[in-house]
Amino acid sequence: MRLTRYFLPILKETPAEAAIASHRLMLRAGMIRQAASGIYSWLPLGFKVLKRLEQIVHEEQQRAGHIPLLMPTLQPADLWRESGRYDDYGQEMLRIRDRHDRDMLYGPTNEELITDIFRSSVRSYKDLPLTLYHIQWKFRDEVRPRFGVMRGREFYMKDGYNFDLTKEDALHAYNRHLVSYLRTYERMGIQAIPMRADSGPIGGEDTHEFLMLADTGESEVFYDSAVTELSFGDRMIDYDDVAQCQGILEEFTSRYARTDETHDAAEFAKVPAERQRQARGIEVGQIFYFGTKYSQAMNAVVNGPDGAPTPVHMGSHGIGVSRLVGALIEANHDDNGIIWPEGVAPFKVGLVNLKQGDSAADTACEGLYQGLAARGLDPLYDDREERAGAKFATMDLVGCPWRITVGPRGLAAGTVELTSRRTGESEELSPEAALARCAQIYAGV
Ligand code: 5CA
Repeated sequence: MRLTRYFLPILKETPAEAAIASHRLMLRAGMIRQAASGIYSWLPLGFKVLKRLEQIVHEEQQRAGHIPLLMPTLQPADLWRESGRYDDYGQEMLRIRDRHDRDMLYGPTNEELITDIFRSSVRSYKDLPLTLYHIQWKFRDEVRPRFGVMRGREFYMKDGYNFDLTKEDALHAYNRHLVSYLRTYERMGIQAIPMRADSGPIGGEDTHEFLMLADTGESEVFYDSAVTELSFGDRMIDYDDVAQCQGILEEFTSRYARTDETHDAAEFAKVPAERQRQARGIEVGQIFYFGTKYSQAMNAVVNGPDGAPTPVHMGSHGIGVSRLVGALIEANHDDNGIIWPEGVAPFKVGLVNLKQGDSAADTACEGLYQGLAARGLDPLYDDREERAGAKFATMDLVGCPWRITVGPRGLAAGTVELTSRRTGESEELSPEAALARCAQIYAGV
């Protein structure tokens, strides 16, 4: 993308309403614009990151064998009356009446709608196991929307639902989600720790929240510091292998790690004192097993192997996709702006032309621009007639992990400069070598 043809409405001033770095930077870098309290337009740069995260979530869900579909944002109230949650959900639910006086609602989550889809077409245990998911906008009329997209009223969520014949099968689905989430977050470049939590209005006994540690997080957490040393890495997973998925769940959840809702001081005291940590975290996902809560209330039954109608065992599993954009910035920024991890960068390489209009600089930039694009390295080319300082400031704010700087002086010596946004370190190399180096950096991403 050439900056002169892009829409990047950068703010010069620091917005006063933004209390945390990610909110400030998303506004300053022209990623979002507030439409109403807790409701945002995603401007091109923000939208690009959101779509990148969505793509990673899709890839990892489908790797785990989960099947994408798309349910609407508006739902009929009657389904929620069946489950009993229409009244229970309270003021967080946005209730709407259509022209025929039918009660509707803007979905805060989709257990009822997916159960209705399931019961209308699945009859036999032979069609199980089944896990369906979608990535769709949700609405929760939060009392205190804040921190930008972190606690919005309208937000983008991946929600998946498993249907299984037995509790044992449903717990395997739970484990599969835990494993796929660990992979998903690591690919995005963040560590999210599964912690025992409370199930709230979704229900059920078994639930883990995934917490990214951050001082600005809204959740208070208690954990054994040994959990921060675990990493998923590049292990190969067979998602049908029950023992393997169970083993990973045990590896990642056997140490003490809980949110304040389930914190148990006596248990925590058993953790060696030097490893006890109390901190704050951002909840970026949650998984639930709630058994037959919805299938019984809504009559979602299959014929079991013995022919008897059996309510299915279910769970639901969510990732806060829009919240993750903010969480990623919380974990990856400095005073000058955002520092995207390579795996999620909206533009992989920034290209700065120090002397727009200089024919050698323009030609070299054009060659690099084409070369980067041809290698799939989505470049952001600052081709404006601007001072070098302003161009660097823009690149730093927008957060491309790598920057190639091109100027007449370097070109005379046959070089351009390749700079890491994270370390600030630069190396001088030929334009061809710079291209090769960028391709190598992104080869494994
Ligand atoms: N039905 C279940 C699982 S699909 C469910 O709704 N779970 S949830 O309530 O925990 O939401 C899933 C994730 O959405 C949360 O972990 C969080 O990352 C994100 N989320 C929840 N509320 C908000 C909000 N107001 N703003 C932004 N993200 C949110």
